[in-house]
Amino acid sequence: MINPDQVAEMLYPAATSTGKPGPIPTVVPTPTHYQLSGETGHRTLWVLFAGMTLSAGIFALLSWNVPTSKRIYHITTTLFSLVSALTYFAMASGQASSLSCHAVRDHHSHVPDTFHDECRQVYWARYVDWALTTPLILLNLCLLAGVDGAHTLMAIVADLVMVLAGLFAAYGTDGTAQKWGWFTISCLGYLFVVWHVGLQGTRMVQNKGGRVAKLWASVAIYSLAVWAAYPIIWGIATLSHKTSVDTEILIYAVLDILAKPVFGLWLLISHRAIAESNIDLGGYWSQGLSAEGRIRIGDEE
Ligand code: RET
Repeated sequence: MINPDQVAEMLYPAATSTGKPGPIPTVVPTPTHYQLSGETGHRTLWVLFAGMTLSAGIFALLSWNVPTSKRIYHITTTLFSLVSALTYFAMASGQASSLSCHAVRDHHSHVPDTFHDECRQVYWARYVDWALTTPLILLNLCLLAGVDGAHTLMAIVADLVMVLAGLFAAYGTDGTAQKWGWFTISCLGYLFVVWHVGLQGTRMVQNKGGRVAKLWASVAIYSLAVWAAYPIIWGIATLSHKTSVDTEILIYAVLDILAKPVFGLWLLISHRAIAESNIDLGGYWSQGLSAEGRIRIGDEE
């Protein structure tokens, strides 16, 4: 609780000690409040680094006996876990974060309002992670449903807009058009991704048969729920500072486990059991350029 007498003593010491008005200070020191990660957050970041490294290793091992032409899901899941492991390493070892500061007004009933600065640690590594890994997750969903390249590219670009606009919003000045502008752009990008992948995916997956359609529906609903949690946590933590930095790290850790290792494992195991969900990529992807133009026996039906 703020004691008004203490505040008056701090602001006008001469007036309160002698009873006579003293010189009114023109510059009042404003203390800065810091919201930084602590021991719990630090440990969580190291655990996630280990978990993501392990999951990248498992996904790579699962591709061992799979021909290159059928490895697209293994490669994307290994890569998104690996990128996440690297960003968790950066965060755990004390890099890839900076302070986002804004002035907070303190109301007092007996003396004029004062201000203090509030600085929160924002890990920009998360945005680097999302910019590199969410396109790979979307690519998986689009491949599973059989969405065409044009729509997949549109969804990936909208996703990048969402992440970069989110980064600018996180460091934007509070209460300005700048911050809300970037936030709105990020939300529009998000809605575009959900609408695009959801609509096109649901339409295209019908051509792949009932079993793939069922798998796609459950994976897509699961992803939709997990993805929706990210902006909610962002609003509570990064935007409104309602949780500590450690709680933010813990919540994002759970979401990242659900969005990457759990999603990846589910995709790899279930697509193995459904032959129609297999993707066989020939040509440059599996044979390289030297094979281009060569006639392979069995290619002509
Ligand atoms: C931001 C900024 C505020 C507005 C919106 C956002 C959306 C973030 C999402 C992130 C998904 C991340 C995933 C990571 C997997 O590891 C950038 C928080 C809409 C949807 C799936």
